[in-house]
Amino acid sequence: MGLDNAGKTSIITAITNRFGFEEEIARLTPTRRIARDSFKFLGIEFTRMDFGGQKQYREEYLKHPEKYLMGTDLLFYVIDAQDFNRYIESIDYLEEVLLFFKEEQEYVPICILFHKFDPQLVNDRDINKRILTLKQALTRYSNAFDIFFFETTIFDIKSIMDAFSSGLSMLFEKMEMVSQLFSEISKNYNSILIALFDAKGITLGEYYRPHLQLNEKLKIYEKYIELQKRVVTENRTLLEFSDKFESGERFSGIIEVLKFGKLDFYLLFIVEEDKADLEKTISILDKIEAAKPQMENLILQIIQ
Ligand SMILES: Nc1nc2c(ncn2[C@@H]2O[C@H](COP(=O)(O)OP(=O)(O)OP(=O)(O)O)[C@@H](O)[C@H]2O)c(=O)[nH]1
Ligand SMILES: [Mg+2]
Repeated sequence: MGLDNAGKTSIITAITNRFGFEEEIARLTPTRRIARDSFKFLGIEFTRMDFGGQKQYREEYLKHPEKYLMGTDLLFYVIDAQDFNRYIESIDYLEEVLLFFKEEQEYVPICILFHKFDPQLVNDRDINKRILTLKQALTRYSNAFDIFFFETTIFDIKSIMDAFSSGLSMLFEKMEMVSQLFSEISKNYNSILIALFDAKGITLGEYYRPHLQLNEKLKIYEKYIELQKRVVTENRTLLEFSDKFESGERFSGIIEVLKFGKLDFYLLFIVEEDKADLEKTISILDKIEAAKPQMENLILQIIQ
């Protein structure tokens, strides 16, 4: 949910396509009423509702909230972070939506997306200050809810996938254990990244080397999307690769497919390349195999 023009449909388009979605987004027109679609995550079917945000629709939802909001498991609320003039209007709408959930005593987890936080704004003092103030206000008045904040932009698909994945992880109790396990494993190697994705690119858990820069994260994610396509088209279960960041630093990695019945998961493991000793890098990649049983066990617990 969110005001008209906030970017809701763009976000869904980006999540569904994950690459090459720019043209489709450029063609979007305002959503009329509610656009529904469904997707599967961990074998469970979810219905996703994109609430057109124009005034007449908002009024209708708020007039009969039980008709539209009952049974919600997770709410993504999108705010156009660039549109300062409509912050208040946007908070007011959210407040009314939350009022319904309060009355129903349905404290759904809420992800608030400060969207259109485009790359050139990351270091902009003004917008950062305004977002911070808004976060403080939102935390104060809605403390009965679990609220999580994200900055997103369609120019960084990872930011959108992160927000979506984190939201979904709230619905699966044991999912946080995946990241914990990765963080443990990472201590034994010079890992840059360990991540587990489902076939649609939703993250079940991940570890990133601290202080990894945004452009490095993006580079890795783009690489992953490209390689995952290859794994699928070439029907592989394992793919090794090697590449470098803009800084020149090299990395090596593997993508491995873990199969559970009909569900495929993708394990991505990336380490710093040891220039002097490539053998060493290879042996690290071999060793990650040793951690696989633990990981598979964990996935089984989550999907049960
Ligand atoms: N700069 C920038 N523009 C964006 C971003 N995401 C979406 N937009 C633009 O925002 C406009 C509105 O996007 P929509 O996704 O249609 O907005 P919506 O929230 O679905 O609007 P309604 O359907 O009317 O509720 C479009 O022109 C998009 O191109 C972003 O991350 N950055
Ligand atoms: Mg829309």
